Amino acid sequence: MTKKAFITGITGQDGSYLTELLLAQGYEVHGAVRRTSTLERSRLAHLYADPAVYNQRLFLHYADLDDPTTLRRVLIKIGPRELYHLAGQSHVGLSFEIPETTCEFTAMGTLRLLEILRDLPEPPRFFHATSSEIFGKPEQSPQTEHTPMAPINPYGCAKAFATQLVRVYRASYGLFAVNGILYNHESPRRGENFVTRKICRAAATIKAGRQDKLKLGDISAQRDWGHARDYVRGMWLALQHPTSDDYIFATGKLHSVQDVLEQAFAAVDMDWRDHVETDPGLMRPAEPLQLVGDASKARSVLRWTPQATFAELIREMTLSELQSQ
Ligand code: G4F
Repeated sequence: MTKKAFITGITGQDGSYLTELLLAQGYEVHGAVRRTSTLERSRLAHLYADPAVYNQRLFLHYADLDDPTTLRRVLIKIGPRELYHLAGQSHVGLSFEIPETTCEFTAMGTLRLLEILRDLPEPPRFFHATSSEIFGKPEQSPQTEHTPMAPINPYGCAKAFATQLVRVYRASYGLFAVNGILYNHESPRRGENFVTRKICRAAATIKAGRQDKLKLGDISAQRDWGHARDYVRGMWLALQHPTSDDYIFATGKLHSVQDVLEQAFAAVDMDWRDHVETDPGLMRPAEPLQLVGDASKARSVLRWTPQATFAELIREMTLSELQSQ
């Protein structure tokens, strides 16, 4: 029988890579889209335009986390075996501007989904894409699945709430529910307001002579950056394991925003120092410290290892931007 998967956030970076992976594995893929989603311009456009795929093996449904009745109806009708919950307001900086929307969508949206699953006669295996931001200012570095949560921004608080509820529903109702604690993961499909894409895009545009300056916030900030394609493979592996658990997905290596600048501008033979300006308006009220993950558990239990290096990732992103100039 064909395996069916359902994805919230299917039009995002991770949703598009996960859809490709699942289709390649022979799944029938269903995704929830908001009525406002512009599919023609989305990261799924190449699949949407393929008559052998769209409405044959890939199906999109109008459903939203703030409309649980519709979501319940769609899930009952499809009966997926796996559910990947990737949707949410994912911009940390923006979560300071719109904390209520962030919590409504990311925290309450996840709770609503768990409540729907709890009532289904045969609930699907559930993957929750949570974030290193739950650790905020962590007590230990690198972090493991046992590091206490200490979020320092509205986004991290919303994710911490949702992460703990996934644990509660797993323990209390026996749901097959996984928290994937994902560290930063990027690709040419990354949203333009995240720092890696912003830098790679600017490097290419400056090279093409159509931009001169790039304004950034804190360039000393450090993150554990990997490739999104590697992380969606981890999501899938986590749902194939016989039991559900929490897993860190990370490279275990810290790099600074300045390292991204160096790699991206080197890829186009330029010096970033000639073009970068600091904008105090882009500084965040609080920055996490030493967010770097220990993915030993995913490595030993799921046989997951990230393939792409930081240098390969930034080069791929910059060259992709050059091509679209
Ligand atoms: O690219 P960022 O916006 O990613 P951030 O805040 O780490 O969040 C991402 O990763 C999390 C962990 O996986 C996810 F949970 C979350 O959903 C999202 O995917 O910023 C990275 C760093 C920050 O320290 C930020 O202050 O870059 C710094 N930065 C410096 N200048 C900037 C800028 N960030 C952005 N977006 N824009 C700037 O101009």
